[in-house]
Amino acid sequence: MKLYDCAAASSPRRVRIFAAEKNIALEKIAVDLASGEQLGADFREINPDCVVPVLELDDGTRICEVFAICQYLEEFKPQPVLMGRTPVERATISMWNAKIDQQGFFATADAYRNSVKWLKNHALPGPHEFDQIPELAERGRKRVGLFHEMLNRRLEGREFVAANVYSIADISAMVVIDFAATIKIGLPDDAVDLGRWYEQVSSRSSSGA
Ligand SMILES: N[C@@H](CCC(=O)N[C@@H](CS)C(=O)NCC(=O)O)C(=O)O
Repeated sequence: MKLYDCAAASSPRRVRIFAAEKNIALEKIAVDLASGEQLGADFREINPDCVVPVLELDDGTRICEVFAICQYLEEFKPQPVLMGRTPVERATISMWNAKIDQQGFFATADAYRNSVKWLKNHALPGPHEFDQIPELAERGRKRVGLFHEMLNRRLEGREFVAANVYSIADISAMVVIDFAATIKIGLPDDAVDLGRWYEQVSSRSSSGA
């Protein structure tokens, strides 16, 4: 299996960590997002949405979207289970992953994409140009702060975000926190439970994948 990847980007990192936890080897094909390779004709053939990650199976089937790719990998190699062992656990993990996307990833992406110089005319991923809106960056930063507070409350007395085992929700939350750190939004000093959890999940060897 091949993974169209970019070492510096958050979304493919989620897949790399997920695969590392399962000890699944993926052939990585680097797509240089900084130079706009994802917008060129060759990559558009692979994903017309011009984003990574894309998983390419040995029969040529291509799967886009982090969650869909992880669902495939979960079925391809069920152990260790990262997306839930029972119907309730699967739903709870899926729910938390969606909350993390909506409240964390999209807020961070707004803050990042509407402020960094290199995305001046490319404030949304994809084939169309969009100008940056500074107010969205400002709103995004506030929302990231609220996201950190929300996660801190959730982690009070808990070892993991969604279930009583490590799951895709922990991967997603850790990656989003690291993404926010690239624009200098750190964890609040008083978010003790979030800090404890972050230290623990970051120390897993997969986090460097
Ligand atoms: N919803 C997509 C999001 C993928 C995405 O936003 N990827 C970013 C990297 S984190 C990308 O490829 N950006 C290309 C660009 O900005 O042109 C998923 O879950 O896979």
